[in-house]
This record gives sequence, structure tokens and C-alpha cells, in this order.
Amino acid sequence: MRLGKANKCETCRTQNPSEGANSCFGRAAVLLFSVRMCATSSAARRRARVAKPSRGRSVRLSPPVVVTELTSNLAEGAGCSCVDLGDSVRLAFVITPRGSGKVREQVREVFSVMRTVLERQPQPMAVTVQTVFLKKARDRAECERAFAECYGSRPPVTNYVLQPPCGGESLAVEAWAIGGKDVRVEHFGPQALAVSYDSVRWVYCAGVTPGASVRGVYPRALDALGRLRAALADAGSSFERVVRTWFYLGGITEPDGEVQRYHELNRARADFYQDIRFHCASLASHAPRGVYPASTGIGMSGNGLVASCVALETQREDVFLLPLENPQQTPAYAYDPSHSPLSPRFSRAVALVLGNYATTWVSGTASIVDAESRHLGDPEQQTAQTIDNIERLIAADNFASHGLKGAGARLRDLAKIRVYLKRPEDLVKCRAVCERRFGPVPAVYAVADICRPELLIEIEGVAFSRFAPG
Ligand code: 3EB
Repeated sequence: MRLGKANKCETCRTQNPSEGANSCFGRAAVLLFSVRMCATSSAARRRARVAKPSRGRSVRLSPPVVVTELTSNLAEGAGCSCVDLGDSVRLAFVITPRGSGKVREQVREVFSVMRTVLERQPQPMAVTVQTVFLKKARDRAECERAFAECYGSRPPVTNYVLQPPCGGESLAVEAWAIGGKDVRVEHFGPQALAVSYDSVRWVYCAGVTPGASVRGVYPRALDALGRLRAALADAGSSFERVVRTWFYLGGITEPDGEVQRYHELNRARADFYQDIRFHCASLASHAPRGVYPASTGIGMSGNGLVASCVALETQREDVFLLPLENPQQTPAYAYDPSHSPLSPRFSRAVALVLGNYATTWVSGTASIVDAESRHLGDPEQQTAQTIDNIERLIAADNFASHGLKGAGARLRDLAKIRVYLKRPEDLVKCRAVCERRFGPVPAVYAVADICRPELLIEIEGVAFSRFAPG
């Protein structure tokens, strides 16, 4: 990635045209570190508002859960969030090299940016899962080789998805790292990995694709779901424990015979989930019916299918899960068959409360009110409606009306977002709305068809907030 002629670093506010991007982001890393150590540091551009009354509310005394640093040396939206959950620390990276050089060099730059930040953490960190957004399918093999060289014997599980970064770059990378006292990472081949600490065990599966000989979207989706189940089993987990899924489907709005490819994915998922009782063990007592993982079902170029998931194993008694629906949206699993003969089986969000913290996975969210698409043809209003939907979904009063008081999150609590755009030309309008509403959050903007042809924008994310039972 190359620096622009007069590229100013937002973080250290220096004119920095001669240095490599790493050194500057390295300074961001120092700040990241110092912000965590000293929550009153004012040097960094932080999203978390510390000791600053927001909209007339009382001063927040506890340190923020999410602290974000963006850097302008990388493409727009690139950056890192540090999520401090006490016993464990997570870093969420979004890195989009600006460069037009060899893919191998771009991967090495991505890795070196991450490594610089990781090495400055006070404890060892491991990259667990990453998603590589690729412009060209033919770059994949080179990308894989380059990452293999970088990570050596401890690679993260990786999704390669054909969703070109909106700025025309060859690739973007979203990656999660974790560290903490007693954090243990186990590898189970290229598609499954487990992280354990404090009597919780996270299992990440990524890059799961159907067998090459399977034909038709329905059989391919069933095959991929079966392989996800096998990957979960390899890592000592099971589908019952899945909290979040992603399905990337080439030609999602195109027909498969007489029906839309997305509808065939929904049919396979509904059939596959038929006998699965999600989270019977660890549900919050007021959990509603329709207990499904949070999910994203999204397009990509080509005609492939990639599936990924996160599962949680625990015996702890202070852990509970809450599937959330949006009061202004029909639950997707209850959509009328006109939208898809078998409805998409997912929850609008799934929140996990663990000790004093809540993690909220926000499903892919679009400009849908009740069950209808809104603001047809208007990318700005679709973006605004989508963000309104997310804000409402994760708000404390929505948690409360699902039976959980003392939890909830705001848009500023999102550690990273993904923004899918059907049309890259909508980027500037869409991003302006996102930046205004979310503040400076690491963000991937990628080109993908949304499952309904009239939808232009879809957004997902993960929020971290405090839980204060009361
Ligand atoms: C919607 O609200 C938009 O099929 O897993 C969003 C999130 C959407 C997940 C899925 C689909 C999925 O219906 C589409």
C-alpha cells in the first residue's frame, strides 16, 4: 500500500509522506495500548466517549469496552478496534491495502500492519478468524500462499469471498484476534479453530464449501451445512451451539431452474434446521420462540457457496443467550411465503451475556420495515433506514422487552461493521450516512448483491457493551 503525496495520519496528526504505512499505524498501536492502560488519554481519536456526557445523560465512569483507532494511511474505513472484556481482549481489524502491487505484497502489508499492532499488546495475541474480500477469483491461490507464509503453523480459519472492495482495491481483510490470561487456541485443520478461557469455548468455522461434484443450490447448500456440522464436530462442538452464521452465495438473485437461488438456500437451511434445537441449555429465560442463529445471507460474484459460523460451548451458569427481533420488522423466519417459500431461518440479532459484558451479533440488516423493502432506488435512504433498524434492534429498551434489563448497545458500541453494496457507485452516499451515524468504526465496504433484487445496501456488525444486572 502506498502513501498519498500529502497523507496526514488521523491518529498521530502528523504529515507523514515519507514513512511506510506500518510505522504510522504502529503509532496508532501505541495509542491503542496507552488508551487501554489509561482511559483518560486524549491523544487518540477514540469513539468511546469517556467522561463526556452524551445527550444529557450522566457521565460514564467505567472505561469503554470498545476503543477504535482508524488510520488514513490505509483505505477509507481501515482500522482496528480493541475490545477489553476483562479476562480477554479482542482486536477487530479491517485492513484494505490501497496498493495496486502484487497480491503477495498486499497480503504481506496487511499482515505486517496486524503484526505491528499485535506485538504492542501487553499479552500474546492470536488471529483466530479472517475474511478476505477478493476482487478476482484468480488471486485466491496467491493470497492463500502468501497468508500461509505469514502465519506459519498457526493460521486463522479463513473465508475467501468474491466481494470486491468498493474502492476498486484487489482485496480487503477483516480479522479477529484474541489474547488474555489463560486463553488457549486449538487448531482443527484449515476450517475449524477453538478458543477457550474461563470455562467458555468458542468454535470458529470458516471457508466451508460444498463438494465439487454436487449440483444445484439446494443440494449444495445442504452439503455445505453438513460439512459445517462436521467441522464443528471436529472441534468438539455441534450445530445446536451455533450463534452466528454467514452464507455467501454466488448469483443470489438469479434463478436456479424455476426459483431464485436464495430461496433454494432458504429451503435447504429450513430442512437442515428442522431437527436442531438451538441453545436449549443456555437461553435467557424469556427467550422468544424462533431461536435461530444471527445470520447473513449475501451474494458474491461467481456461482460458489461459502459458509461460516461461530459456536459457543459452556457450562457456566452466568452465561446466557438472547435472540433478538426488531419491533419494526417482521421476524425473518415468519416472512410470508411470497418472500421465500420456506422462510429464512435466522434471528435479527443474538446477544450473549457473559459476566459483566454483552456481545451482540447483528445479522445482515437491510431497508426492510415490517416485511417490505423501503426506499426503492434510494441508496441514501436505504442506508439510513438500515441503520435505524440496527439502532432499534440493539437498544436497551429492545433487550428489556425481550426480558433482559441492564443490557443493550448503541451504534457506537459496534467494534466493526460490514457494509454490502449492490452498486459500487453508491459508495460515497452510503459511506457518508454510515460515518455520520456510526462514527469512526473499522468498516469493510464490499460489492455484493443483496438477496432481494430491490435492496441496495445491507449492514452487519458486532457490538460489545456492559451488562449491569439490576
Ligand atoms: C432480510 O432482512 C434481508 O438469509 O441468512 C439478512 C440477514 C437477510 C440474513 C439470511 C438474509 C439473511 O431478510 C436479508
